[in-house]
Order: sequence, then C-alpha cells, then structure tokens
Amino acid sequence: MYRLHGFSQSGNSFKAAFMLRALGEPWEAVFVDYMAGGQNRQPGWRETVNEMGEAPVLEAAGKRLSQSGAILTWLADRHGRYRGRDEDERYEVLRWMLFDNHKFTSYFATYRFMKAFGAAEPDPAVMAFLKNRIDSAFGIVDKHLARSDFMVGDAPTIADISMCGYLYYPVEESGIDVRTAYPNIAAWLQRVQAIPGWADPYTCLPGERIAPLR
Ligand SMILES: N[C@@H](CCC(=O)N[C@@H](CS)C(=O)NCC(=O)O)C(=O)O
Repeated sequence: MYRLHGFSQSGNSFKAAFMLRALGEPWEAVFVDYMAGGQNRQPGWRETVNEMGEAPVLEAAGKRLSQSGAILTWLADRHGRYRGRDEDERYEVLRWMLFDNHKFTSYFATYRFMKAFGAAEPDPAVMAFLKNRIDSAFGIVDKHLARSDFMVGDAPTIADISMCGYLYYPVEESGIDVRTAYPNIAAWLQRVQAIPGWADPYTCLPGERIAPLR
C-alpha cells in the first residue's frame, strides 16, 4: 500500500497522486498541513518525513521518497508504465522533467503561491521577473507541443504527468490564463486529462480548498 504525504494546493503532490491513480494503485493520503500550520517547517517533520521540508513524500516498500521527479521515475520503473518505450525516450523524459523542475513548474508554482496564498503582498518587480520566466518556459513547451501530442513520443509518460502538475488549478489562483495564451498546451492538457485516473487536484488530495487572497 502506498502512502502519499501531500496537500491539495500542491501541484507537486498532484503529480504523484495522478501517477498512482493512472497506475490504478490504491494509496492512502497523509495530509501535510502546509498552508495553515507550516508543518513542513517543523523540525520533527523534517526529521521523520523529509529533511528537505517539502511535499510530496511517498512511502512504499520500506522506502520514503521525496522529489516528485524521483517518485514518478521510481513508480514508472516499478510498474513498467509511463516511462518511455526505449532508452532514447527515457532520456528525453528525464530531460523534460529536469526542465519542468527547474523552470516550467517552478516559476509558475512560485508565482501562483505568491499571488494567491502568500501572506504578504508580492513585490511587483519579483512578480514581473517570474512572469517573464514563465512566458519563456511556456513558449518553449507550446512550440514543442505544436509537433508532438505528448512531451515525449506519441504516448503519455511521466514527463506529461510531471509537467501538467499545476495546470488544472483554477485560473484565478495564478491569474494566468494558460489555455488562452498557449493553444498547444491547452490541447495537450485535454489529452493528458483523458489518461484514466485523472482527477481534479482538489478532489484527489487532502486539505480544504482556500479562496485566493488576491
Ligand atoms: N522539486 C520538488 C518541489 C517540491 C516543493 O517545492 N513542494 C512544495 C509544496 S508544492 C513545498 O513543500 N515547499 C516547501 C518549501 O519550499 O519550503 C518536487 O518536485 O517534489
């Protein structure tokens, strides 16, 4: 039985939840009280759950894994699904997942958090910097998806499951209408949503939905 530590606002947790659902594997959700309680910052949590202070964390087979990319790769290898068909595809999957973690998810998730959930009013200069980086990363992915149905090859892989992590949340949270600005990403999100097991992040992860603060 898998145990996934996460919370509903966390697109990184959604990546792992979506993968478990796509595999049809039963799993238990363990709520991380990040939004109200800052549980991930507590020394005890860091000692016993994740020294990096981050969700998601997957417990399985006597292991405790963090980093959504490591979790997705481990699950894909373990179940022999969504990993890419051959060695070339698997390196392509890795390449896009690294791009995702550094840029595609990272800038967008930070921007959304600061806009919607950060305690303090965000600094406009910081937001402008992040928006610029988002536009660049999303432009690259939109161009790639003009010639490919999925991020790697013509079938879904963990690269898709990773990169879609933050893109099914309501537009008002980020204030960025990704589907309108990037039509190829919009069409790809529909294809990814057709993977069996897909569910809205707010329905498949624990933790109350919170209205955006701004
Ligand atoms: N690269 C990591 C990022 C994980 C991450 O940033 N998780 C957020 C929640 S979505 C978190 O726990 N952040 C805590 C912090 O940055 O202090 C992954 O893909 O798992």
